Amino acid sequence: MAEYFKNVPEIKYEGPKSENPYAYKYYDKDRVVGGKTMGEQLKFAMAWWHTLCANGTDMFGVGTADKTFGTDDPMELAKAKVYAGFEFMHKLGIDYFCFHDRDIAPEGATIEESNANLDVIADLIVEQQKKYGIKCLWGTANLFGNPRYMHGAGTAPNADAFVYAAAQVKKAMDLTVKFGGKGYVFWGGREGYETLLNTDMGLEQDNIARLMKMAIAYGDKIGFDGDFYIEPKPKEPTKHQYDFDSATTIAFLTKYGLQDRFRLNIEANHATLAGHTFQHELRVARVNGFFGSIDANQGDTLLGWDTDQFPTDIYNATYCMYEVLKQGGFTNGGLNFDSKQRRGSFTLEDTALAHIAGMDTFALGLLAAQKIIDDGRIDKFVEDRYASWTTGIGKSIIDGKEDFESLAAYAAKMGEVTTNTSGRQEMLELIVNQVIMNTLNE
Ligand code: XLS
Ligand code: NI
Ligand code: NI
Repeated sequence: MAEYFKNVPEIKYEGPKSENPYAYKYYDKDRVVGGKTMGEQLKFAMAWWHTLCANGTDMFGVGTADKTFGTDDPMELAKAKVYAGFEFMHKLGIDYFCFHDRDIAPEGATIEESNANLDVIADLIVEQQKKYGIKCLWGTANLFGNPRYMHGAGTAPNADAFVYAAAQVKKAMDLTVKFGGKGYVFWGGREGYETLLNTDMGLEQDNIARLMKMAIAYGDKIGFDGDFYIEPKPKEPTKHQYDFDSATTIAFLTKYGLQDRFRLNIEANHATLAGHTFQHELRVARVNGFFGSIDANQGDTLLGWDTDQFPTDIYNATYCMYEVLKQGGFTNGGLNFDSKQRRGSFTLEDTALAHIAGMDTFALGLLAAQKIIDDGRIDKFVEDRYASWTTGIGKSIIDGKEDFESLAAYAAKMGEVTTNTSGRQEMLELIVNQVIMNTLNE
């Protein structure tokens, strides 16, 4: 069988001193961290669309990378991508993949034709899954690329576009189940608006909730027992997307009674675009019970769009993995590399090196996050900072024993607040630095 990533060897762990670019320095798959292996804690997934399809095309130019895998026939190319993708995941030790329907097979002239194409490729994917023991993390439908969705899909003003979207989601869910996927993602590609002058916001949101309810009902019929996810993003491609950020999305899910089956798929770069830190988005999801899965990438804070860069920022990876560990780890979710190398890094070797860099960054983040937890100083500081809520008047408020009258009387007796203590932000940041440095020097 053809080998596609010819210059990419099987990537092994060689430790922090290795200077071999084709080796992991921190990702030691079987090493136990926080009670699970690194492989189980991190659950890396390859994104079919970036890794196998994206060729570096941008708004100003055609592709720079050759992702034709030796053929220009659409179905042959789709098959070649399956072989190339599994070869790639196997070589890197990546156990999961994520896909859109249109990533894996070309769209036909009719829904039937598109679905028939999908069926052919899906059988091949299942065959390769068995061969390599690779799983599907989540599936989704591309409801944004085709012109029929120019005004949205689940939020389209035109009911026919909604109908087409429903048919696509149905099939994408079938495939997700066929691949054993435990997640189905709704990313609201064009589910937003450009101007309120032509938009019925209330109806649009009611309708996308209807689409999601139908997905839950259909999932129950076909035995989908995983999580549905919404992937918040504030803008791009639409000016204003409805799933702006974690908080907005949680409010939406709660309003429409979708909170039992839906979780969030948090993407680092989308957090940046929303004006939040990655950790903020994860924390909002976690404390509200909506933590689900992660699209692991990073943005560029000097740019206003979704650059989907491979993650190399140790702080962000550390703070992210801190949230994951505090959550007790992933259940159905994982870390999907919704990431692509820069347009100028156009070779297949770059695709591998980019993944290696991302995986090592998150492995280091996991090690550092576990160390922060073991070290205990940060958690202890936070606990102490809120100690006034565990005794006296604070406890009494939490126990529901107080009201405005009793608190006003208490305040009158108490006088001015004299119990504030320093937030010690700089000291805490230094502790994080120290722990990361110790992790690096281990
Ligand atoms: C785009 C999104 C997309 C989703 C899947 O910004 O990140 O790639 O992850 O549709
Ligand atoms: Ni994403
Ligand atoms: Ni994105």
